[in-house]
Amino acid sequence: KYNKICFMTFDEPIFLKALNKEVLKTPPIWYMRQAGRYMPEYREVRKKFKNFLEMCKHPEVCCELALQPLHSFNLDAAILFSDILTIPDAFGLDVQFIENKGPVFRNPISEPKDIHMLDPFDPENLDYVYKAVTNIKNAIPKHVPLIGFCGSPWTLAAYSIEGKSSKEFNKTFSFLKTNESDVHSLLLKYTDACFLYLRKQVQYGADVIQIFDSWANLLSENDLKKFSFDYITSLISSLKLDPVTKNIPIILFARDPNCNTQTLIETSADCISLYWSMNNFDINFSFNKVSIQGNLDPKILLESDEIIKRETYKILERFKEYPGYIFNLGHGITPDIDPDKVKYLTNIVREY
Ligand code: 1CP
Repeated sequence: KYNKICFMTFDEPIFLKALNKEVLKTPPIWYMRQAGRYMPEYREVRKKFKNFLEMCKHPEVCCELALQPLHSFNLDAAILFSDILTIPDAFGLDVQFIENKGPVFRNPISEPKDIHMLDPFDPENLDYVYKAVTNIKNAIPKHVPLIGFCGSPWTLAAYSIEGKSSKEFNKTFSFLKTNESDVHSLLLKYTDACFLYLRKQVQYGADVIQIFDSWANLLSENDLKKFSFDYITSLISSLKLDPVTKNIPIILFARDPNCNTQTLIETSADCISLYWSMNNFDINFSFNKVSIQGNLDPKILLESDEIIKRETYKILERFKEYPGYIFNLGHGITPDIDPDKVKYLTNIVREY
């Protein structure tokens, strides 16, 4: 009896079991962008702030926002409430979030000297993020691990040169064409900053790390390696060598990358988050090498319950014996999604 109680009390959370490549009866569930504008309770809090990054600078507010989806859907992991653009902001690029326009940089990278004149990254400038990590960690149940995150060096560099979001990032590519070695200097600075930033997040309470390469889709296969995955690989290698972070599982999400799963696995990430269109891959190949997370198309959540169930069951069927499977979407929840559909989805995955 005593043993059983101990077992129940100290049993590892299912999210960590899946990251440890265990086959589970029910997969752990969390959603990329699980906190955000699609939730009325988020919008209620958001109203109190003119500026999104200003809101992120209030650790108690970040804590409240990170907890909202856990309360609504009883998820198996929490994610830090913050943004990937905190790093460029800390480098002095002055990031603003404009209503319906997304991020706008007051001091974007316009010429090579802007890269070489950047002050060295001081992780202490992002103190407000680490405070949020600790607040969230202290507020969540023990069986719910906390995911810390950063953007990939390439994704951060693309925003920093473009100065805003874009479909094609034309300004970034013309800058890259004439200033390739300078862009490599920027990628190196961002890689070092990501390492120091994630290390701090772990010191303050993050149990797992996710790297978001949200603009991987802009690069051809060769360039993807050269401008993005080589830096991600180096970031992961530094994290695996550091005593603070060496045992922390790392999840890599790349948006619609022009490569196969093997290339993603070669970064040495512990878990690959599949984009929603990545369905033609050989799961036998990744067997026992990495955990897999994903990959329902978030737009399916705009469909009827029948369609949601059909598409979800296809995915659950494919991964039911996969050692280390985590249910998630193939990209983030968008503001047009009804929270009741997220609830429905979570229930049918648990019932399956
Ligand atoms: O005005 C508002 O309310 C701002 C909306 C918002 C929110 C809720 C932004 C602006 N960021 C966030 C939070 C956020 N961003 C989180 C924590 C919430 C959670 O996941 O539960 C996380 C993990 C991010 C990560 C993030 N920010 C990514 C990577 C994920 C992805 O979707 O690919 C990216 C690309 C960003 C940039 C960003 N921040 C915000 C917006 C509108 C954007 C995207 C701009 C664009 O389309 O380029």
